[in-house]
Amino acid sequence: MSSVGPDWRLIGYRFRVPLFTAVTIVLLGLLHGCEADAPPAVPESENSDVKTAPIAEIMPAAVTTSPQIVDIIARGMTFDAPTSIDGGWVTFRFSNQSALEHFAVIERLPDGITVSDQQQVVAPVFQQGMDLLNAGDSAGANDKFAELPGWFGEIVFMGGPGLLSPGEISSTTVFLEPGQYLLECYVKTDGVFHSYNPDPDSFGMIQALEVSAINEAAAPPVANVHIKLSTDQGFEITGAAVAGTNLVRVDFIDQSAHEHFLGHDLHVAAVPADIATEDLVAWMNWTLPSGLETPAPVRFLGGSNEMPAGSSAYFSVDLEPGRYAYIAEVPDAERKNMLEFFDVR
Ligand SMILES: [Cu+2]
Repeated sequence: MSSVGPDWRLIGYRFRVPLFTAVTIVLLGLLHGCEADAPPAVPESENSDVKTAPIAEIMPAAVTTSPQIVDIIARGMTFDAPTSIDGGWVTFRFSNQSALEHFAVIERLPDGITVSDQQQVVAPVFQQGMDLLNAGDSAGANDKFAELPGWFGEIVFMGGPGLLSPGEISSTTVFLEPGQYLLECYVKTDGVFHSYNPDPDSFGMIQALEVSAINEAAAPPVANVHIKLSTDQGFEITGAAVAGTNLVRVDFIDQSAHEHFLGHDLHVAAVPADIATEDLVAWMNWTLPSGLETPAPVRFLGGSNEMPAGSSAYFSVDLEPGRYAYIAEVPDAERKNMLEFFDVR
């Protein structure tokens, strides 16, 4: 794997520092946005008991309902999903009916920015930067990423269905404030991000999503596995996954920019015994030519994309007996304690 893609030790500090400058801008925007966008605080009692507490015990509201369900279907290299939904707790049911791995990260757009701006301004910068990385030109890639517009740093990642292999279905529930959002998949095939389309008049795997008034009655689901995710501690996992349907709650204790521009998130993969850990870890780094490149070396079953500090996501995952892993889409996930293998019996 390391012989194929650029290695950060080879790319060196020269690339990382300016990139990190851009990342810092991204992060500042992300953190700033998080103050306004963080969902309501979840009662502490739920933090301490996520296994079996009925919703009625943890939600004081007289009447609660399940979150609205919004279907997202991956077909080929497009999302088939509604373009307008209600806000509040929303369950995105993601069905991958294509032949490639995908995810659906939800991004809140800054005021005045549209999905077309993302498609026509941001996506080409990332693709051209990736082309330069693939060619071994890290300095050129650095210059290219510096062309990202200032408003890119104001985009707030708000979770969304994690990596999903062909034929799989997984649901992810998040709290969304009213606003203009988009769905994006930046998995790569033949070195091209799914969100990039060389035809400037056509969209890649990006779709606008307008979120309107909040459904006040909707409550989040109840989890049987609880994972706290932070920069310093990595994954802190409470509760065991079981055979059948699991509901995993992910608390984003903090958020920070890793070496690949982005924050931490969490995905579930079925991991055969013969898969080398370093291959799995390397695949989760999009800056490597082989990173996020289809086909994946493992079978992905869902998860949650990154969210601001203080946010929580809930995702469902159906598991048969076998060997699995929780892993973040960040460089060096194992070293950061963002890789945890587990068995389901
Ligand atoms: Cu995709």
